Amino acid sequence: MKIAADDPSSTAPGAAPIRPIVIAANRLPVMRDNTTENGWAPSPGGLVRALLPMLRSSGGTWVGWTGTPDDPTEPFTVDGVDCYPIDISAKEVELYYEGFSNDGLWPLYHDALRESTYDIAQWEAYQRVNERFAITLANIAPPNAIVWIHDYQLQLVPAMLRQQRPDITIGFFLHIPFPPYELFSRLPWRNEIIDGLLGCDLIGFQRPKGATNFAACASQLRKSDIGENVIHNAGHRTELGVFPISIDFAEVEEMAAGRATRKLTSQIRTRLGDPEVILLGVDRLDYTKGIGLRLRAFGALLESGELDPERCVMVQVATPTREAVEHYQDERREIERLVGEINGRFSRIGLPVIHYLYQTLSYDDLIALYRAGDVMLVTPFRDGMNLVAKEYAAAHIDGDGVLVLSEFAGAADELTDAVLVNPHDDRALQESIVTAVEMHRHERRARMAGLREQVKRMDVQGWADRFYAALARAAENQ
Ligand code: GDG
Repeated sequence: MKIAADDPSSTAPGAAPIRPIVIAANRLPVMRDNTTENGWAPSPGGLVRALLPMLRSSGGTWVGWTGTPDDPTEPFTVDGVDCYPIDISAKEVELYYEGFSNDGLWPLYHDALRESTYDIAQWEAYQRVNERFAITLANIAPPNAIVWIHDYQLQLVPAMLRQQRPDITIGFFLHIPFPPYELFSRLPWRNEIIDGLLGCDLIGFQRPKGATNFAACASQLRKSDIGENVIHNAGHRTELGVFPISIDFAEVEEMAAGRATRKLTSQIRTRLGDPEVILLGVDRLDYTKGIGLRLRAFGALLESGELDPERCVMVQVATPTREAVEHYQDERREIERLVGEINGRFSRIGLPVIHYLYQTLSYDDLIALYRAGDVMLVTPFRDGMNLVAKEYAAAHIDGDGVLVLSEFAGAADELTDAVLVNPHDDRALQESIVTAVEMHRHERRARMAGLREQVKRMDVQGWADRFYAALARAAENQ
């Protein structure tokens, strides 16, 4: 099967959908805000912003969890979007969310970087919560609606929904990689997951490999008939497509250009002791992101003298995430040990060589930090896309700055003007950091221009429009 990323010119940007659209995702696109009338405000983030216009123009609806366990909130409206909360109990958060989704599927789908837990109670909770989503969707979706389901927490929903509502067009987008057969086949409930997804009219992946891996699994495990970009199974047709997700380029650019950001950026530089080079890492504290590896590479370069601790400073933001899961607790301990070790060895009084923040920053602070970063280190072992890499390019309105990017991030397919590196190769990673630090201004500017051009051309609005258009076409082909 041959799968290429969809042609960006295939849809007019912002094309208004004509059929009612319903989104389903683990989380609702809102956060509690006691300054608004109904206590809710839209969450920040490109995905929400990309989907909101589409939802508003179709009288759209979003189904998801509020983020608080045992929270029987009634449906409400935010910014013209009807939100239908799915109530998830504290026990289900532990089993469905922290357990099956984040301690079973997450490591398995990321190259089995950590041991997965396969637990029947967790699987049952995953089924139960998926069923709850499917029932809600079946009850609220208008006739002939388009339902767009997001991510690995909800892979059973498509088939469950199709069974109840065959009139509906169902699309699914997987934000993380889909693993090769050799790994996926470890999952005790592998057939159920494939069958769940084959309930779709269209499944979207970040990279071509995700789509080919899925097709190989469907063929091996379910003996499905595989055609070009299409799978026939039990009389139903499922198209596969590649839709690399992106960011709201214009918004990040505008924020980066603001006076407050400029002021904050220069304050950051001053507070860091006006170093010549600021190296920056921004990640959820997740073992897939390669934070420890990057710290070790930085430490080794200080040790060998290839980087000078009086000229270079590293800032690492590690956003708290999934703190109840043991692999995340272990990862945090290891990162904090490394930060202590390297700082102990190379810092001077009042001038740590690594500034480590285990915090969630405001988006404004984050954009100012991107602008301050001379070298951005994005070194995951495996990542569906990685939006940080794209945000960094969009924020660098000065046209300067170097991105060091892992080949194992989906973003590497598009961001070919980055310094691409295999993060498993210690020496190559160290060399790529030195290359970035020492890069000549002309080359830095040429590469940054290429990165910015690419992210601008393929922004999140285009992503949403292309997925929607492909889904509508898949329904016609059914
Ligand atoms: C999954 C896939 C795929 C981070 N720290 C702070 C903060 N962030 C924001 C960034 C960025 C987002 O979080 C992280 O997105 P990534 O794409 O880098 O990674 P995941 O969270 O793992 O996302 C990934 C993505 O889904 C989309 O499909 O790209 O591969 O794993 O937007 O800005 N935001 C704020 N404070 C922080 O401290 N405000």
